[in-house]
Amino acid sequence: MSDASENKRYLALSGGVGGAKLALGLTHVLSPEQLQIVVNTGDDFEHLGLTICPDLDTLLYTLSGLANPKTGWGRASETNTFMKSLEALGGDTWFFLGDGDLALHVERSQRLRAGQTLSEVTAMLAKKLGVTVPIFPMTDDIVRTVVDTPDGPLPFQHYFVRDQCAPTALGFQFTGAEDASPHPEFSAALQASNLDAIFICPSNPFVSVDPILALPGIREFLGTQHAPLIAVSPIIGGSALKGPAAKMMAEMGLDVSAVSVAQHYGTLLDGFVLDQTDAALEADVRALGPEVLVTNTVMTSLDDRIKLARDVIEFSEMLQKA
Ligand code: FO1
Repeated sequence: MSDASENKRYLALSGGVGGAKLALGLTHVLSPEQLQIVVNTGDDFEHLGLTICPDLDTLLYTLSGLANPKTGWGRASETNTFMKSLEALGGDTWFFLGDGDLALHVERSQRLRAGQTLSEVTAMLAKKLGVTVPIFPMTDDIVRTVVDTPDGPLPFQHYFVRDQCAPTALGFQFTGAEDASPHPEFSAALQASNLDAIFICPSNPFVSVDPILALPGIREFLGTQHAPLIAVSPIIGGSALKGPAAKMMAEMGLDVSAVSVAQHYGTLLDGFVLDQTDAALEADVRALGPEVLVTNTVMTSLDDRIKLARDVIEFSEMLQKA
C-alpha cells in the first residue's frame, strides 16, 4: 500500500539488477498510479532467432517474484533441457536461456514479428506476470549498446556475457539512439507539470542509464522539468556491488568512486544518494551542485529495498521544498 500522499507522481529510470532492486522497493511504497518505470533496452539483442530484452525481463521477473535470487536475472528454479539439447546440437550456448525464460523470449519474438511494438508486448507480459506498475521500454525503436574495445566494437551481450567483461572498455556507442523516439509515455511524463521526482536507480551509468539519456530530447526535458532528479550511486566504497561499472570507470581513466558517478550525470542532478560507506565524499559531491543524502544503499533484503525507496521519496520531498 502506498503511504506517500496519493496525488504524487514519480518516474524511475532503471536497468540491470541493481535498478530492479530499487524499483521493487518503490512498488512497495507507491501505488501503480503514482509510479512509472522506464527501462533501458540498449542491452537487447537478437540471439538464436529471438529478440532478448534482459533489462525489461530482469525488472518483470523481479517485480513478479519470479527472478532468480542468486543471479538477479532469469527465473528462479529453472530447468535447462533446452540448453543441454542445444549444446548436443552444437548450438551457441554462451548465453544461458532457462526453459521457462525461453518461453517468454519465444512469445515476445513471435509478437514482435507479427508487428506488435515492444511496449505492447511488455504490457502483455506484465499483465500475465501480475505486474501492475506501468513499465515501458525507453523506446519502441531499436537501440543497441556497443562497447568500443582495443579489438573493435563489441555488441553488449558479447562483451558482458560471452567475454565476461574481459575486454578493455574504451567507450560506448548507442547505435540507433539518434533516430529513436523516446517512448511517448516517457516524453509525456518528463513534460508533465505534476511530476514530483525522477529517480535514476543504482544502475550502471554507462550502459544502463546513458542509453536512456542518449535518446533525442531526453536531456533537454530533464533540464527543463522542475521535478527533482535524484540518482542513487551504484558505486559504493570504490566498487560496484554487481557488474562491470567499476572496471569500466578504471579503464576510461575515471576515479572509481561515487563522486565520478555524480560528475558523470553533471548538472542534470538535483540530488545524489551516497551509501553511508562513502559519507566522507559528501562535500565533494555537494561541490558539484546536487544536494546529498547519505543512507544505506546496500539492498540485501526486501526491507532494505523498501527503506531505500522511502529514503529517496523523502529526499525528493525535501528538495521540492528547498
Ligand atoms: N548474464 C550472464 O552473466 N550470463 C548469462 O548467461 C545471462 C543470461 C541471461 C538470460 C536472460 C536475461 O534476461 C539476462 C541474462 N543475463 C545473463 C544478464 C544479462 O546479460 C543482462 O544484460 C545483465 O543483467 C546486465 O544488464
